[in-house]
Amino acid sequence: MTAITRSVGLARRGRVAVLTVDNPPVNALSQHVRQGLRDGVKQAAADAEAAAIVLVCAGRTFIAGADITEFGKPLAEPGLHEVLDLIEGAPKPVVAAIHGTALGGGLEVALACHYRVAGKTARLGLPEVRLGLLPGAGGTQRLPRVVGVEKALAMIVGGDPIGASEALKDGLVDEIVDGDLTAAAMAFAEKIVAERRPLKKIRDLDEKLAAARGKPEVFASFRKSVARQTRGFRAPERCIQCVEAAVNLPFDRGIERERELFLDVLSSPESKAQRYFFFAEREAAKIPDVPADTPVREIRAAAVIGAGTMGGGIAMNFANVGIPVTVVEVAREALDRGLAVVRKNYETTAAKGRLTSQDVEKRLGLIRGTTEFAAIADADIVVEAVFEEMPIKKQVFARLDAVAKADALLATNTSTLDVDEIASATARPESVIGMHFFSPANVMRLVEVVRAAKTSKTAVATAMSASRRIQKVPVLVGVCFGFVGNRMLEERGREADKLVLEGALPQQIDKVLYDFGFPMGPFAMHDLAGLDVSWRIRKGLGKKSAVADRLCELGRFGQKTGAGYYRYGADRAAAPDPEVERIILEASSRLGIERRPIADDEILARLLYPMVNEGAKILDEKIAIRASDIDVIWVYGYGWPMYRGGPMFWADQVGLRTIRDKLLEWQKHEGAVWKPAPRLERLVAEGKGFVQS
Ligand code: 3H9
Repeated sequence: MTAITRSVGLARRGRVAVLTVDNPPVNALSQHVRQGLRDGVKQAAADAEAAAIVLVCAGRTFIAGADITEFGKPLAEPGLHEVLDLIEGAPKPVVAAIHGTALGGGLEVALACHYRVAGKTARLGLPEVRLGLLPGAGGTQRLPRVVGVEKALAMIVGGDPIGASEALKDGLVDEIVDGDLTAAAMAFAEKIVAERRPLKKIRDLDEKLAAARGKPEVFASFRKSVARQTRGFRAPERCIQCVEAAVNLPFDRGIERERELFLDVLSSPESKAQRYFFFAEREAAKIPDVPADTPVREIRAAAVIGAGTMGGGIAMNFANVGIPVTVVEVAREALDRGLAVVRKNYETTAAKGRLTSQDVEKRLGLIRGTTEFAAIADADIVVEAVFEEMPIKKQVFARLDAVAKADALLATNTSTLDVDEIASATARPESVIGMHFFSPANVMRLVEVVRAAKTSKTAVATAMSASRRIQKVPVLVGVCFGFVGNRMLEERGREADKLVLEGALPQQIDKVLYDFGFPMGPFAMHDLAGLDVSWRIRKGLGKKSAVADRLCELGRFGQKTGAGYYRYGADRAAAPDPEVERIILEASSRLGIERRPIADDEILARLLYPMVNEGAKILDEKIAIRASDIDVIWVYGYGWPMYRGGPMFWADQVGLRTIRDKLLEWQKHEGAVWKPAPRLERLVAEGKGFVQS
């Protein structure tokens, strides 16, 4: 093989020129790959002995996209468009041989080829939207010409890849091949040549676009269907506009429009935040003193203690990926109730068409309910999800210690209690760890993995890998009250309660956070979670809340009782309630607080700056490894809008000096609660931010 550049090689095998990309880990389209493709195709085209060109990738995947690390830097020639034009215009057939994932720019390369063959497990997609981008190398113009407008919209705006067999059905690949991919692709290329098949250029296809031409309702109804999940993001609407351009403009003008919109999203703050978040999520998997090759225990069977809402949701996570799980509950009745909720959850998903009834039965078949504690003896991982009370937790762990396998991972789902103390109830604290799931546990992606003082590295590595196996995003944190997420949430909650007494109403505060991009504000969230839950915790801690306590005394526990901070109609829509306003006004006057109008920007600062300050303290105390881990926690656990990166990234954009100065100003009036954290002071002095400190 002749090296064209350091990542692209060319070899002629018989009558086929094989161009190989080898740019680990994911064959991203870095400058030397683009140059190698351009020069390699030119050479192969000029080689009189070569009748066809096969493009194949070494390693675990086909090209997985543009090199994200190059964005934001000046473009290094050649641009991808130039390379794709050359491939599509080649005088002999170019066949893409796809394995692993052909994503983003990778699929765009494949779409510029005349033919595509794929291995059975290959996946193909345009996930740029997840990075706040859009396919900028012809993907929005070529894909709809192949798979049709509706399918292309779903793939480009949704970002999910499709499997090889679906791609074959849609005409996105021409053949699925078995065995050695290069050999199969070469055989396919020989066949194309022998049969004198034409050089299929996707740019020339029109049939599937014509079907949508003159039908703006196709786009209108698609926009409506994605409005909720794309709210606040910049890229989805621009992706749709590109596909509209594909339908309404000639190919070259469509490409120009795509280019224009690509540059718009590329320079947007939303994309900057989303690209940052892509790497933040991957960074969270890295634990400095627990290297990637740390041995992990294999998880063949799981157990969950407690069949309540959390326990049931956690059990579903295991069943969903095919791991048998035993659910233990003390009383038969509570067990039956819990398992019935699990069944109902699955049936609701099936009713929405997202699971077949066989899937439902298969998953339920993996969940075994019992009242016998001894039934956990086979489990490789046990997750405790019982009442949030230390004596009960300790009792459970003492029993687990007696029954569980010697090398089982013993996890607690506590959200507030000291994991060290829980571990002390066993003779094997090294195997005890926190796995803090978020409600609803079968839906929310985050798991805070809580490392206690004696937790072993194997236990940490096992909890992280088990979380990933059940399709969660684990983030390692240390022991403290509320860990990272709830500890910061508490700061926000405290200010929200104060703002209500000073002059704002719940609906104003909730709207400020909703408009910022959260799915809901703190008061709507309380109503959803149930006001009685925090009331019980407050009573336990001897704490009071002027408004919330009064609501609870009136039996207003939130959505489940039809009233809380809001009143709920039959459709569960929240409506502001004059009764709540009266309670708030009364509370303000009882406490001698003179109410005043409060502007939205003050509300936003008062809610979010203390979270940032608490995040800084969390970093000072080494409860979180890095600022970006805090961001991952807030995006996946609390609905912080991904297009704002997370609280620490956002703080950097606001400017740490601005935040610090505001805290100092508030400190003058209200004292130490606002004192800037030492890290915040240090970063301001050094002119740095959290994420590049
Ligand atoms: C695009 O293509 C724009 C074009 O339309 C227009 C151009 C004009 N670049 O995820 P993993 C790194 S936008 C640079 O852990 P997996 C990643 O950071 C792009 N680096 O592996 C990690 O590094 P480290 C559209 C990248 O097996 C390592 O590779 N494409 C890129 O779980 C392994 O990654 C996408 O959005 C990249 N494009 O999953 C696809 N991708 O080891 C993005 C990965 O130092 N990538 N890295 O932490 C993915 O979805 C997954 O990485 C993939 C593999 C599914 C491919």
